[in-house]
Amino acid sequence: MHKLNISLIGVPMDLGQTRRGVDMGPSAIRYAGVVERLEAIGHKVIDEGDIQIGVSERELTEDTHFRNLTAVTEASTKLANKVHDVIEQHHFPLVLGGDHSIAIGTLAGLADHYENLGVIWYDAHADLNTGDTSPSGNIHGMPLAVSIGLGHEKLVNIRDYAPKVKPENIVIIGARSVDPGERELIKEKGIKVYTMHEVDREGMTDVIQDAIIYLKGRNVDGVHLSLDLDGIDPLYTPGVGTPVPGGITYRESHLAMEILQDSGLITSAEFVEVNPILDEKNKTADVAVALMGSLFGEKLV
Ligand code: Z70
Ligand code: MN
Ligand code: MN
Ligand code: MN
Repeated sequence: MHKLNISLIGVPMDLGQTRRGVDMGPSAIRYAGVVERLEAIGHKVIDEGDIQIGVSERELTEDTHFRNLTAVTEASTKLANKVHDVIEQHHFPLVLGGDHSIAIGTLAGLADHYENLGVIWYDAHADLNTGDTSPSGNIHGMPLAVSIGLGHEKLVNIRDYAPKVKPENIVIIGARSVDPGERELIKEKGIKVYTMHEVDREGMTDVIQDAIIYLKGRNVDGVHLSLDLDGIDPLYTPGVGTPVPGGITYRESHLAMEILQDSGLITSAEFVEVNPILDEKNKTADVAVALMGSLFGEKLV
């Protein structure tokens, strides 16, 4: 198996939503043994430390369409620059969240390097809201929309280019909570979505193989895996801010990661929404690290 230089980047961000504690996600994932786990496979792991996050501006300006816009924009910009540096050094960026708003920064850094980036969005949600369609004003429900150029211009134009990703280069897997505006956008832009219906009906093997064939057909030159732990059923990952029942199982998720490893397609990844305050004995961080084991080529025999 191909040995990688993996650069770990922690993003202790909790301002993209309203439940505190998800800023401790990177610590919980490190505590669950991510470095040791990846080194045991034979990879070199460089822990780049954490991106500095500013403070909430809630007391100053309450823009209810984009909560904490300034702090999220600043952190996303720092993260984008860091991810870009790492990828230009030919390291594999592995970003640890933090809430899912951080994907705005990750994708801004990546897409500045690739010509035709593909994205696999493993999530209970579509994260395709704009300021106009968001029911919450929480930026963690917006990162995919931002990446296709829709939303607040401050977020859309990070690193001074837009859009980051083509809608037809995106595959969503595990969706089971989609807002009306998101549904319209999915139809309008032709975004590929495998909801839980497809996972149940076709099985994970077919879903993930289909996704791989689809992205290869798009001639992508890199694929980013953005894995929201709430994509998995809350039975296995209770430590998330927005648990939605009826999710992907632990075994299906391992299978998905193993098939992605075999495909050799994934060139960067992020694991987000681990909230140790809402968790049971660090179970969710443990699942995140176990899935990273499969994604990065751990073999039993
Ligand atoms: C809803 C919104 C969301 C994650 C919840 C929820 C979005 N669609 N994303 N948890 N990770 O507020 O936009
Ligand atoms: Mn999400
Ligand atoms: Mn560049
Ligand atoms: Mn989610």
